[in-house]
Amino acid sequence: MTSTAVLRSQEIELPSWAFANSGTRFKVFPQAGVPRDPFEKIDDAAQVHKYTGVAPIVALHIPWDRVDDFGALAVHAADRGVRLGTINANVFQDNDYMLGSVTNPDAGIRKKALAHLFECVDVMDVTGSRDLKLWFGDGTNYPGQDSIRARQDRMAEALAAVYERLGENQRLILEYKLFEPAFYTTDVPDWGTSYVHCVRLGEQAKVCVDTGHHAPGTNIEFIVAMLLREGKLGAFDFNSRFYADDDLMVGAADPFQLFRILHEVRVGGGFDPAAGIAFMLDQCHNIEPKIPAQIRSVMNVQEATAKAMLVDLPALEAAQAAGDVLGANAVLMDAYNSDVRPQLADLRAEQGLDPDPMAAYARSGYAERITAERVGGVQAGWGA
Ligand code: RM4
Ligand code: MN
Repeated sequence: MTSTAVLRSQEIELPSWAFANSGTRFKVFPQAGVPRDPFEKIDDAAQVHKYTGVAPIVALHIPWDRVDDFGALAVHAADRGVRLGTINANVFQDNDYMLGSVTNPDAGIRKKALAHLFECVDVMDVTGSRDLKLWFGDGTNYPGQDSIRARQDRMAEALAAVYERLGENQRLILEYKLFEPAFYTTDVPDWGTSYVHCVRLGEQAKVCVDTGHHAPGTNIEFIVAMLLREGKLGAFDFNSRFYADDDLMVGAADPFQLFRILHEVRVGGGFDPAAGIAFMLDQCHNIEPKIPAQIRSVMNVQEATAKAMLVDLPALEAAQAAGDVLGANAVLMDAYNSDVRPQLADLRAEQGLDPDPMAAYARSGYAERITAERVGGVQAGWGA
């Protein structure tokens, strides 16, 4: 695909929870004007799409986004020019899950967790969502606490039951995370574990790469290349981290890494919409205003995509074939060091958008309006 075709067809999915209050383990700092319900989250997400033109999908988190009528929420999204996307399950916030959800040694608790996952598929049936994203906080804190092998058996059993329940156009996306909240073993800690489960499940099971979920120094683009080769890359959860998982804006910590990842996506055919890769943000904005932070993040992904598309692939392949180490590296760096912002500004102008989304949003008065209007009620946040 040409660069223009990729940039025109790119769709970046926004997480509903990015618009709600969030914080660290120590403190949630509320912000003025934060949505009180999923409908208002959709309104805010639609602003991001309005100014960037490439973020028309909003992912939901159940139960944070539970509503009586998901059909009405889907209609509300359509009215705002966006649509509902991935359904993210949550089996990590209930007292019962202290020792795990689907891998809990207690069969009753496993059943409860599975019932929630089924409920998520029911929601997908109504919203028309393609993907069910599963992230499990399951694991152990102490050696000997539980059987590593038995927990894998329980995981496999639960995943198989959910997979069985999927419609033919639905997918199960299994996310991994090295550690936290479990500190000794995590039941799905890495891409290998996720991959093995997905291979066993079948075609409709794919891996989610959350860029914040690796040990420092991990070569994420290598993982991306491997998963693409095997047709098992289902989704990205984009964010940045400096130390452990901390959901900072994608491209903030290491824009070069983001570029390297997207270069692998390109050469692996991942920008072709038929590859079915969900390019999602999974972020929380604890100290910065949320809507502009999402706009900035979308732009960061777009800029890294444009740079990845600038890599002169024939020149790269020629240098690689000739064993020209420095030449090959220079081809990559030339693309990375290019300023693609004017190109993206032109692309926006062509689509009738303001060339500068950050400034256009700031000028719009939306932030002032929601601050004035959203008074009373309970602000949405973790657990609400
Ligand atoms: C997890 C994981 C999931 C996200 C939750 C809120 O660490 O990244 O994708 O849904 O956090
Ligand atoms: Mn994630």
